[in-house]
Amino acid sequence: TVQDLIDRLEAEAAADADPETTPDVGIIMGSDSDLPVMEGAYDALDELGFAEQTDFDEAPDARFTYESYVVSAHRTPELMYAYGETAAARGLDVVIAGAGGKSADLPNMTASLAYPIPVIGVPVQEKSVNSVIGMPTGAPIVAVDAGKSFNAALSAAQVLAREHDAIEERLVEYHEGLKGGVADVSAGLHD
Ligand code: RP5
Repeated sequence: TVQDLIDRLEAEAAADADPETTPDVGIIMGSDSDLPVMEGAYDALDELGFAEQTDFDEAPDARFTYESYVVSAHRTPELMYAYGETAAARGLDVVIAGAGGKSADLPNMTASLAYPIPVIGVPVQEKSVNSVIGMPTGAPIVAVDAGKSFNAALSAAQVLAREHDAIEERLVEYHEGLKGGVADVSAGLHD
């Protein structure tokens, strides 16, 4: 139940676990209907060598891990509060929050609740952009263009890369591959 998850988040926050064993990136979305768009964040982090961590106690397969939950601002506001308010104590370094519809309130409310942990907002649709980026002075959010969950995850990795050379190396390697790919396409453009 939602309360079970809230209780677990609060217990993990109180556990003062070794940061090496806790997720580094949180991926949350307002509904499971957002998953087809938000999967780009998993793809990007997987490409950078992250592994998904589903069990907080379990030692993660990879050095860097992400977790993922559906958190609905309007259907489970108490879970949104618990997730944002426990983010720092649970060892998260950055949260990627996606939502769609005209009232995509999860990203910006999570940005407020998780502060000073940075939140990268993903508008799941074009019509969600304004409700994701619209924040008052003093309550920041970083946001990507509609649907760009892959880029949100790259930005999350860039945050971590400042403290972890291994992630910086993977980001550079990814970028070299990207440039190589563009060069290949350009070379073959008129084949
Ligand atoms: C938002 O409302 C969700 O993020 C989703 O994009 C949209 C529709 O949600 P469902 O009705 O598909 O659950 O809160």
